[in-house]
Amino acid sequence: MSIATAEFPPLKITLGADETSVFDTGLPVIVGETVENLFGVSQPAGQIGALSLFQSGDWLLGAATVPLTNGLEDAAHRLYGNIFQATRGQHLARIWNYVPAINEPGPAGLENYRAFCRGRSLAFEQHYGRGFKALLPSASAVGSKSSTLTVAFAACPVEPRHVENPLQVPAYDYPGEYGPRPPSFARATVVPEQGHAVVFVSGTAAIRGHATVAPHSTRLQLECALENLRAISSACGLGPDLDQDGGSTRHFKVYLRHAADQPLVAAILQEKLLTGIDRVSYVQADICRASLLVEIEASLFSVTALRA
Ligand code: 3EB
Repeated sequence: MSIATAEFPPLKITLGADETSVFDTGLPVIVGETVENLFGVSQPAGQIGALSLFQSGDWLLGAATVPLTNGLEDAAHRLYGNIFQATRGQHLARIWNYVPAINEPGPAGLENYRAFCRGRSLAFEQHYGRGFKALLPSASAVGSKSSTLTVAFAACPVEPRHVENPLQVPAYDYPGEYGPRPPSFARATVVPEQGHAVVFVSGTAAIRGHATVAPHSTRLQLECALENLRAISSACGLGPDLDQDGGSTRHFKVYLRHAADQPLVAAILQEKLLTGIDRVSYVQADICRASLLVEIEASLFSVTALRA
């Protein structure tokens, strides 16, 4: 049985209270909420370049959807420049990237994801200097069927802790075989708040060291991704289970290259990851490496387990 993506509604991100704060990711929602709102009601906080900004409590939020007028690398480079300008004096905690035709070659023959990574990495280095790796926030970057690049971010006034996975080479140190500039993200970011914390776990896939695991098996890739999630959870100080039953509010987003994999993936995740009160959505997306079939991200709010 094949499932046509055309029958699924697109995932929208909302950062504010009205339709000016809704951003189309271009990703079909297979199962789950079609509007993602992680930060509750926020107030408009101006515009920088293409970016619309919002404030929700201490959080500075922003998003933009931009055309690829001078190509993807240039669009990413400019948009990240806007993000750094908007977040001056604050700290980036989480960035979501929705990249058109991520696995297709661009005009120069370079795969779109690699061109995106080059623009993003150069922007980070130009703004933050040579020590930029230590400041890289958690992120995801997945492929959409849209013709525009959509990016959303969350920044905070307190200094966050960026976390790596001991089972994986840091993405910002991936070797040159994956592209001219490595991806710019941390595996997770912990943001301390008064008496609790917010934990963002980056899009997590079947990568061990820097190699892709089980290129053709969704089931085996899922197993590897779940192991990575447990290791990242432990590295955050949450124990291996991402604060399951710890009282936090957990949002999961599962990116699937093939929509038809959803029932299998949901059955395994319900057994190994999810509880009845977790929020989870399954969306169709091309993953940044053509051989990856599944990727999982998590955003945990009101985490008290980390309290010293
Ligand atoms: C990986 O581990 C899988 O380029 O921002 C996951 C999360 C991935 C974020 C990004 C890419 C990104 O390399 C892909």
